[in-house]
Amino acid sequence: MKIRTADFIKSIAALNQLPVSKLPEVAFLGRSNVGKSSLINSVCNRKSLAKTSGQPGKTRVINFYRINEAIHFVDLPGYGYAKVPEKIRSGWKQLIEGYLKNCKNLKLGLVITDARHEPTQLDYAMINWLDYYAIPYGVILTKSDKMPRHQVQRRIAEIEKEMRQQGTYCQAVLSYSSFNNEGKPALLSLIASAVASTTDTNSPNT
Ligand SMILES: Nc1nc2c(ncn2[C@@H]2O[C@H](COP(=O)(O)OP(=O)(O)O)[C@@H](O)[C@H]2O)c(=O)[nH]1
Ligand SMILES: [Mg+2]
Repeated sequence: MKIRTADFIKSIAALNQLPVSKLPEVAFLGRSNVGKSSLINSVCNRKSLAKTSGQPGKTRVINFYRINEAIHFVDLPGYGYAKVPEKIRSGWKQLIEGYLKNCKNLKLGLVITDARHEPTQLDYAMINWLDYYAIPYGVILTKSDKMPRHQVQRRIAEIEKEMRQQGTYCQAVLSYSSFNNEGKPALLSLIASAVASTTDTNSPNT
């Protein structure tokens, strides 16, 4: 799969603003500051399609991007930023969970974690959610350039083992670097196969 076009569609702050569309969706999930926006930009070959920010935890909207006129990338708010008051955090939770409960077109979730650290409880909560709602997903370990390759491989192996034991809908555990694009072909083929059944049709119905 090659990404030819990537267009920002809209930001929504409430679930009643979800775009009306039949395009297959790929959702990007992860803690704040984990490198989610950078990953979206890197995957799309764009510098600032998704806003990277020095102020972690600011985004509390869901952003939609249309890829190749055929797929929606859904950028969900980063979860679990400690400095955010509980009230706002629960608002994000509602938005994320509300989306996951209602998204009829979601083909793949991407749980993005930092390769240097073990996934957090919130990452596992997200993984459990995806399994509960029978949504296929991948676990993506970002910032792989910050760690020696063998350590990244070891982390992948650890998580793969856990996923074999309990991650029923986990399709792959992959590493990624938005700085040098390591892992990009593997991620693109994961996305392509997840949406394959619906993008084979000639004219996507937006
Ligand atoms: N070394 C390295 N740094 C990264 C990578 N991805 C993101 N970063 C840095 O991590 C910080 C947070 O990135 P951002 O994409 O805004 O994270 P988000 O909050 O999850 O959307 C920024 O300072 C990025 O430059 C990566 O693959 N490698
Ligand atoms: Mg971001």
